[in-house]
Amino acid sequence: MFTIYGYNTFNPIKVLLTAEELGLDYDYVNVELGKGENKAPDYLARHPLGKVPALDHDGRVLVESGAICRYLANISDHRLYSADPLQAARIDAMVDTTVLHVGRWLAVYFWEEIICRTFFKREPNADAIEEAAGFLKNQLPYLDQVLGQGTYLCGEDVTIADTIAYAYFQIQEKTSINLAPYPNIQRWYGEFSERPSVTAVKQRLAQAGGLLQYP
Ligand SMILES: N[C@@H](CCC(=O)N[C@@H](CS)C(=O)NCC(=O)O)C(=O)O
Repeated sequence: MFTIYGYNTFNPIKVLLTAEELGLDYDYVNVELGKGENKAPDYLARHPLGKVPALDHDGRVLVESGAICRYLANISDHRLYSADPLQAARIDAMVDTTVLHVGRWLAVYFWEEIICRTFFKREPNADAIEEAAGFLKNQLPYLDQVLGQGTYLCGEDVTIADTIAYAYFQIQEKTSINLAPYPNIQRWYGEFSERPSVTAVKQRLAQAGGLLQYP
């Protein structure tokens, strides 16, 4: 039995997309960050830092979205990942590029243009957006080049690099991120958006409700 604790934000969405792509049967529990449910004692017992996502698999609890995605893939015959250490390292490298570089800056748009507007009722910090745009201008051409050479981020098969990256790129739907200069990223994003996993995650999040209706 799998239970995913999450919210309508990119880190939990990485796990939800991975679970859907793997065809796993799971329960989803919305942890209402806007009401501080993530800092309640029962939730802190699950995740000491009070963050989402967390996974409960038959009473065994895991935190950190990347670790959870790898775990789910590894216990599913390594689908979306690889049993081969070299290929797994290549997928890890793409995940790290996505999370530590590109995703780190896409997340600035999410924070400034969605979270601050929704919860703090303030306009985005223009300096923060400009800094993020500057880094992305250097980093996105690389992903565009990768996606010009293969259907997905690690070749011709969907991997956790795609589910994780897609969770970040969804941010562009509701922010001023401009993907117009990157036709291959746009092609990948458009095709991935048609996958049943994306529809299923949106339905789960809508059913669960929550203060933040995104995307
Ligand atoms: N490195 C963590 C980051 C988790 C994280 O920061 N989650 C955010 C939502 S996307 C959160 O729980 N924020 C609430 C808080 O930090 O209080 C992961 O990948 O799981």
